[in-house]
Amino acid sequence: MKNKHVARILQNIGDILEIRGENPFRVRAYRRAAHSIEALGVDLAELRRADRLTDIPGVGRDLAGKITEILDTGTCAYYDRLIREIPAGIVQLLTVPGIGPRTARILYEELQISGLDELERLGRAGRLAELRGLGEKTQNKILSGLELVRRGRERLPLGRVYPFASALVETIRAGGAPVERISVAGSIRRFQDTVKDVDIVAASGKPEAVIRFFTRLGFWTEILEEGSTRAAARTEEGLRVDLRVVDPAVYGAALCYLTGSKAHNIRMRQLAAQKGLKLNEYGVFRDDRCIAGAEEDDVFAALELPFIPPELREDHGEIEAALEGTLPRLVEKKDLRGDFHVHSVYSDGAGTLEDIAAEALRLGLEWVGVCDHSHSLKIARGLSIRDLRQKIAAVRAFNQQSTGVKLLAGAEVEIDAHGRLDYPDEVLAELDLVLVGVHTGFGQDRETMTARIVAALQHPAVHVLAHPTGRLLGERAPYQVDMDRVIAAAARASTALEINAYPKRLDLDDIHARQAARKGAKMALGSDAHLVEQIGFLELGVGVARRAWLGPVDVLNTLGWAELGTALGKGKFRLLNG
Ligand code: DGT
Ligand code: CA
Repeated sequence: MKNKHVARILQNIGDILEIRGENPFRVRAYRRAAHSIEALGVDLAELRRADRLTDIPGVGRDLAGKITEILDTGTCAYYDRLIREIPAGIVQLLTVPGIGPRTARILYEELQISGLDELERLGRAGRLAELRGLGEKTQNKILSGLELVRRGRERLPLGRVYPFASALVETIRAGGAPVERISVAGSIRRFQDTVKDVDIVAASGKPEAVIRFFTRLGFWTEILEEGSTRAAARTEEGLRVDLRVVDPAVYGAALCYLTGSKAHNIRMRQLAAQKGLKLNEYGVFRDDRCIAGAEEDDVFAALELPFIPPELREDHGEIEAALEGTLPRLVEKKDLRGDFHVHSVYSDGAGTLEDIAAEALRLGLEWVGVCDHSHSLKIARGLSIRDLRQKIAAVRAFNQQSTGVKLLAGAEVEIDAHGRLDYPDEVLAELDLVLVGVHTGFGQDRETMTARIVAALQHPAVHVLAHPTGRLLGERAPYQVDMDRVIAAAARASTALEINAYPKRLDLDDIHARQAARKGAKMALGSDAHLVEQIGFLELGVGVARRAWLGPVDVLNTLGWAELGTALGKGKFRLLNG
């Protein structure tokens, strides 16, 4: 996967152009393309072979040429020229949230800082605050930005690792290694939003053969460990993968142990001890005699517990609930009937209405909210009122002739700095589905931001608050906002809160989503797909919902097309059309 490398170079080009004070539209064009490529679910090289690079949002002929050049040579002539003209250290400084081009230039020119370690050392010594035009506030911002960068390096977003881990398990299963059972374990199986590494457990009578198959796979850059029952290797991205091969008789116990979480395991062992049993990665034992181990179900049953879904295994009350018999029926992927948040060719998405409907049908969905950006969001080709009306007409026409998937004429409407919406009320009234979100002015103080968001979600035409905290994993902390107030206001106003399933976002996270459900708010899952293949991101959103203990009634995506209007409507929205 060279995607990351290409994205990084395009991002760097954008940064350098910005430092040089070039046209902001050009700067954004590079960043937008980098962003799309980062989030791409498919291999760039594959798209290129199919001559489909220009399908990527924000990639035109010119950029497609540069991407091809980078895929072939690892770099491109334009980039090489730019980095010759600017000190490389400045570009590295720009990777820190809180450092823009102006600050980067000051840091470089005044202190000749050219690396992140040096930046941190001087920051901690208070030297940055002394610089003209910076001050204490900026220094603190830089230090917390550094923290974010460091954490982002240690942990990757689930969505970047999950497809790889699933494919790897399939490769081992289907590739001729003699495994009887195999599963992803660890934080990935629990659908945690970020993960440190990939844990895989396999059951086999011939562990050496499995290990050999694993370590000979083509894509490792380094084999870290190769024993008779365990191996570890590293990918080009720096991701560590651990494989444990166990006897089929203890597979369930090993899977339980390696799925974790650690806190959950500790509680499980305590519970076993209270019952006079011993639990470890080899099974459940009474007086040194193994009484369960082959299946996870058996391990739980030996402790007189029902099966606890992996997503709940955090010691967040799941063991108590299991003991009381009150574990929730969690929402499942197959319960979903629709996706609330897909971008189309009308703004910065790649799919036509037909493409979107076809992919939705393939995934077994009945409806899709086609939500493009509103006009003030120029970077994302937000729609003017005229274009929006044209799109609404196209959606109506599509639904008239579609016997399968139905579309909602929607918009992801910008919330301005004062909490006002980007389209006038009479235009909002023409839409089937109104999402609102913050995409600018992230730096507002907590009170202002909270009031801004609450005002927007109370607007009578609004159905869903999109990506409520604005975080981007490893890149941007949530904006300052009082989520208690946002959740309470959403519950009161019958405005749903989005669980945005885009890999970098996963926003709401599981903690907030659980809190929201407890307060009576409803959740709307949105893939935020900009390429039709990305509608599949919904699966990550289901993982978050499950971690939040949500059942089908908490998640509006479980409504069929016919039920959707009544449920979201409450008389105040006119949601359905033909
Ligand atoms: P990660 O890798 O940080 O995203 O999160 P996990 O949960 O995958 O953690 P990892 O890879 O260190 O370990 C995988 C599982 O192995 C973990 O979820 C529980 C189990 N485990 C690891 N170390 C311990 C331990 O010291 N005690 C117990 N009870 N379980 C452990
Ligand atoms: Ca792990």
